[in-house]
Amino acid sequence: MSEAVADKDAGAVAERFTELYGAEPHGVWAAPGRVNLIGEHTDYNDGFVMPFALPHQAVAAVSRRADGVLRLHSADVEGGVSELRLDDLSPESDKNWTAYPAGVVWALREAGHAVTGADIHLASTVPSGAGLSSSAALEVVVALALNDLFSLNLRGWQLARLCQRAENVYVGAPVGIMDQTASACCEEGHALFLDTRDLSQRQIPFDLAAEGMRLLVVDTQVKHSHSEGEYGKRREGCEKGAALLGVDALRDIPYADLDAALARLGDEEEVRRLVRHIVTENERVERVVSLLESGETRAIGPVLAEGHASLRDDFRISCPELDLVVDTALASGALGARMTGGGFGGSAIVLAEETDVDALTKTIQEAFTTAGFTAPRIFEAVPSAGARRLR
Ligand code: GAF
Repeated sequence: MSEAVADKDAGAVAERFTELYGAEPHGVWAAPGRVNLIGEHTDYNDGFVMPFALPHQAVAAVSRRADGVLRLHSADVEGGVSELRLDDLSPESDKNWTAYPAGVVWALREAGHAVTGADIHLASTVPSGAGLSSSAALEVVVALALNDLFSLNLRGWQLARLCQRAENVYVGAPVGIMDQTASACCEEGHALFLDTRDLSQRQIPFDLAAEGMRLLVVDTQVKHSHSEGEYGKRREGCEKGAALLGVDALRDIPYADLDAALARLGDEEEVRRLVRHIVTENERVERVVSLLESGETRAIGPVLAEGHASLRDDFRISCPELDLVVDTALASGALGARMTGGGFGGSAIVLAEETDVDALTKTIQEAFTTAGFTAPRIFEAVPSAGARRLR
């Protein structure tokens, strides 16, 4: 996102804060949504992921309080200011959007950080339920603001861990660590190669425009929710696979040993498919990293398409709308395409030559009309900055 746009967001959000709370905020922060280029459902298996930040972001105007009160307001949800007492915050007690920011405050305090209250106004441009990490953006922007205002001196990856804890325990969604780390740690013009076991990171230059390519996000408008059962079932299946194979996490099965590992799973067909996806997906991430680092960007296209087939056939988390995007794009000259994020709806990504973007966009839109699906929302994704203070 250009500085000019970020400043405009910051100004409008600060003004609304002042209207709501009667004084100017102590600061304004932003945290982006993300697209995952490759490495899906590997994060809760201690594996590799490769997200980049979107220009779409959650912006928070925030002031410190000292009286144990948390006041929350969102420009994106109808309703007034919610007022909560910090001492009353308790896991899974809140089924509303307020659980995300309140969960972060709870996680910080539970970890021993002296957060004594806050007034918060949030506004986000990250589409919700689209597999683009709108929840992580909300969590991370609040965590970063409180980190600054209460001088907690926590690093990006530490904030990400606390945000994941907020989502796992306070909200009750069994997500991995990718989205929060992406929002906290991504850098403009780069994809983040992240080892989710130890959170070691490498920023990989990813400037498609300079090479005459574009990456489109196709939001199918099919909404998904991680707290619903299927995500958790996949996670449990992977954990069962690791237990049957005698490893801490599926990350510990080397690609070269995959066939032997699958043979050892006997008649556990369901688990075998999950294991095959995770082990091959980790290898795909490593392949994409080495292709990008050796300047063979176009060659990542087929790897993305392989990843989609694995998510569709082995992990079984695609849906007709996502498959339609991928099939149509690949049949119409895209370099690669795959679903991105948790699945069961949400978004797909399409890697294309710049010169093919208009035709591909039209063809995908027409395919949706012909299939009788809701029109998708299609936009270009440019690798953007991670969480930061705007003012
Ligand atoms: C969701 C989760 F929040 C992530 O942790 C990750 O598991 C992803 O689905 C799938 O890769 O976004």
